[in-house]
Amino acid sequence: MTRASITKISAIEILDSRGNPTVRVFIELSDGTETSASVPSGASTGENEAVELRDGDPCRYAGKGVLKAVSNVNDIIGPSLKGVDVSKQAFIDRQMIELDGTDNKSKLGANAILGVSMAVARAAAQSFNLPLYQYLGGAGARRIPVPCMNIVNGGQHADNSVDFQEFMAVPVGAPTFQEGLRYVAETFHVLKGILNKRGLSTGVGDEGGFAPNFSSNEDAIETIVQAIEKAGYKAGEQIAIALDSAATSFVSNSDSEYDLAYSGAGKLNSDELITLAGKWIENYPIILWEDPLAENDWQGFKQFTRQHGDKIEVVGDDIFVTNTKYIARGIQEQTANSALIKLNQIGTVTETIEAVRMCRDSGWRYFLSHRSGETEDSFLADFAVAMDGGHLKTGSASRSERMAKYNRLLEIENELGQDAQYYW
Ligand code: 2PG
Ligand code: MG
Repeated sequence: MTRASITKISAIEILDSRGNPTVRVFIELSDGTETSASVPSGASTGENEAVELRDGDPCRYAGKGVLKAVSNVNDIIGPSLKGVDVSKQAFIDRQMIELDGTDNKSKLGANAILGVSMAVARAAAQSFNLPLYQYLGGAGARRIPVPCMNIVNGGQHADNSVDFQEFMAVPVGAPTFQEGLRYVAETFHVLKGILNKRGLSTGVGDEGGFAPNFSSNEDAIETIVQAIEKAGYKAGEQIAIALDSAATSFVSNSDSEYDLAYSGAGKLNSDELITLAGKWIENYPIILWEDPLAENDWQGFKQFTRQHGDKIEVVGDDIFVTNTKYIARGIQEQTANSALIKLNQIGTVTETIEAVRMCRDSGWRYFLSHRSGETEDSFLADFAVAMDGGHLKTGSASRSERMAKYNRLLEIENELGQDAQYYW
């Protein structure tokens, strides 16, 4: 069988879920295949993430335009990949990395490069007449990830009184993905009723979770537990809780002084924050905690993992930025026991798969993730099934850019029928 080659790659500037510009890449193959892919964008970004190229032109989108990245696709990357066998994902990604020539993709832009990388994967799958999850994950790709649904937003994703960025409901005790999704979507709706009754806002944050002014960070988690139970589920057994502190966003002065300013809880050092977390872990059904410490607080992170890592999954996001260089250090120093995986933190599909492989090889877990700025592209859903990590976070039960991923996972589970697997 002759494999299709790339005949044309082009890009346009589109808008993400926050109304900020991002890149959409179109690809055409020699066998007539045509498809596209769109790039997500973060707000609480790690300092070592691959560079999202923005125009910096104050006359357009307050400097956030991506026309340079678009022209890098149209004029540089596209022409250089013409005629290449579309199934050579690793080769294509390496070509782009070399063409860029920098450590952090700052020349061509990780947004330009990732758009092409995702479009190439999707086009290859389509050309082989395979669903994307199967093309990327093989015949064994049949585990649907447990949806860690971010039902309360705080930190940089909302303008409320909550310091921690994400409070997720995790349907660990559901029999299937479809049921799990129902458990947490119902909890989301019950939570709305509780907030309403208390006269708290039911407006949503960037990832579709509610963003009310709770009286404290504890109030947020206790209200979620209440919602789980009122929805008819057993907290901890059927639905557990996961958190993303995104602690980099409230670290101040030094790398290890934390200011829980939104909630008025005051300043804590790493040890105090770790002790506070210990109380939470004891009192609430928490099974996963992402970025409990800031990206440069490697020592604090390690201490957190030493104290709590036997009870819960400790995930590094800003500290590892889906980069094998930092994940390798984390594995060596036992900084965490899991890494967050975001395609646009590193900038190619191949390197993202490398990061996953490194986690797997060392017995770590890995947690697939969307960005706070998303598009209607559901690539992440297929990618999560392909990577076989067993859990993902892709926002709340509202906002169509979040639902696009959940709905795609429902499709995949339906397609797999009895062969679909679901477990924590
Ligand atoms: C995170 C992400 C996604 P952002 O911190 O994990 O939830 O947020 O995309 O803003 O970095
Ligand atoms: Mg995070």
